[in-house]
Amino acid sequence: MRNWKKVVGLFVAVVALGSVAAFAAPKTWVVGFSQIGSESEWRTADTISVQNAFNDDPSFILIYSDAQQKQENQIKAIRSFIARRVNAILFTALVETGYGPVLQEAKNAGIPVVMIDRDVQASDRGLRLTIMGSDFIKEGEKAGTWLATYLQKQGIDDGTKPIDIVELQGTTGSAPAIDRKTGFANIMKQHPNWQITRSQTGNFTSAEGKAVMEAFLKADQHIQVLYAHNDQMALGAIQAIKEAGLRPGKDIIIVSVDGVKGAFDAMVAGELNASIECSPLLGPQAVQALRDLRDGQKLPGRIWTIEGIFDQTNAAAALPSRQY
Ligand code: GYE
Repeated sequence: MRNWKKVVGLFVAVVALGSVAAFAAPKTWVVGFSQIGSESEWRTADTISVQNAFNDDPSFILIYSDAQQKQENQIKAIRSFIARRVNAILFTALVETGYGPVLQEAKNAGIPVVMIDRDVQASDRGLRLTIMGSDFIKEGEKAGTWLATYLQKQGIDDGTKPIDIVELQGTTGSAPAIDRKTGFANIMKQHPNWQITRSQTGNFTSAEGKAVMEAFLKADQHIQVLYAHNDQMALGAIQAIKEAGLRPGKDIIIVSVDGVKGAFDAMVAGELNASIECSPLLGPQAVQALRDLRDGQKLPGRIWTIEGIFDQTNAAAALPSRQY
């Protein structure tokens, strides 16, 4: 009798331990991440955030692939993730179009695709599970609204005289370049005297931002404002403006997007006027979404990042607490 009780007791203990172990050690997931490259401070911070978040959770194994700004490398990487039968794919799309077939292949293989940062075109969005990141249209609108307030406060814009703006666009066909242009244009509609006199891509890099700004300055004596789709291009353009003997932030008002450290330093130095925040710290959010997915939860179709605006009035105070 006593022996029988011992056996039952042992059995209960083993079952209980087993379920504790099941809670403590979730099934390991292998996740493939197709990143676009390392074109900016923003991108570097984004990659580090994702890698750190995965390192912090040993129940995930991350396979990282850097496409070096080439769409075909991304397509190859996603195909190799499918061949390896990963549990999920994290994906940042270099440009919006051209990924339909490979996303269909992932879907056919039953592998969920979670987008981070840059989305694909609307007609392909049914092929991926969700997207987390920033509202790039809103960022463009915030840049336009900040500019309107600033020009008015400085007494530069009376609503009648033309305001000449040059634009440095991001990578052609990418979601942030398309949407930041659209957002800014939405605000321009309320200011019929604003005009974009020149607009060209600087590919989100400092070197190209500088080269394009040099060409703008050579061709044009009357540039009042620069709107750059990211800080990196604005920082390159600041060099070009200085080399042309002008004062960035004074002779040419500059507003850009991201809020990276380099932009804060430039604002504190009075050379950049404003930067609209776009957070690259997406890693923890991405890992949490994958945990939820593994636990069988349904993910929301869109996970937004919350962001602010910085200019020369608040940049110095915020600088010490910036994480990227
Ligand atoms: O603004 C830029 C980067 O996709 C939001 O890409 C991102 C953009 C970011 O290179 O700096």
